[in-house]
Amino acid sequence: MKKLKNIKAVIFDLDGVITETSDLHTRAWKKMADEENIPFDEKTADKLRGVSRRRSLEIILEEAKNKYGFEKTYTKEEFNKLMTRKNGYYRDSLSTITPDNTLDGAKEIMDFIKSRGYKIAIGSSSKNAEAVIKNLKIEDQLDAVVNGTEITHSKPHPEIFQSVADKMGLAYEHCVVVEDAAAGVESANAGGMVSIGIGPQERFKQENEKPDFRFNDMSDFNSKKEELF
Ligand code: B16
Ligand code: MG
Repeated sequence: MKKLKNIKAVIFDLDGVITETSDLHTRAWKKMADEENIPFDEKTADKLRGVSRRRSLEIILEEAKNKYGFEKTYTKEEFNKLMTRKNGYYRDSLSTITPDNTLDGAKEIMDFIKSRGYKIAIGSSSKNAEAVIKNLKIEDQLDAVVNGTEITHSKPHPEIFQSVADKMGLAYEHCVVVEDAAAGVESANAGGMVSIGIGPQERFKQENEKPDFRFNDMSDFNSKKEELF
């Protein structure tokens, strides 16, 4: 395996990389969708990784229409209310998050990277990222955080990871991004950073979504740390 060269910081995505809030997001969307009789399946849920709340609901409605012929349309106001309702369900579930919800390997690799003198940071599309970070009790370790409330363009736009690098005062090519979402890897690639994809190869299909390195999960990534850093 190639070693990472000239790297000064590792920027982690949050949901699906440090913790599995993806399941909580999916459950909250599913509850709202069931109440509205909007068809919602696992394939659609997988498309919501790393995508903003607004874009997530657009995707849910597009998929429901294309796959299941769901015809109902929502006014702007109704659409916003559906997003708010889902967010309420999601926020209700956040109290269940504790340090034990850190994904296997995530804490170990963060400690290791820090001990080698690299900076570590988080770039999350989630507007609820601060609450999640607080419940995981990892904030003291982080050199910078950018969350969904601080950006105009969501992933796959490079803004989020570039903002994290800017906060640390680092050049983009000196940062490596760890992402579970195709949209997030695309964001890192477009931002001129090294990308590490977490998840199955089939997830990163398009040319611009291909990560420079890929690991099946965080444990797999953690097991290769000595070779990489
Ligand atoms: P919120 P990440 C993303 O977080 C999630 O993966 C995605 O499923 C969610 O829709 C998005 O945050 C927005 O979250 O509704 O809490 O603002 O993967 O970028 O850490
Ligand atoms: Mg993610």
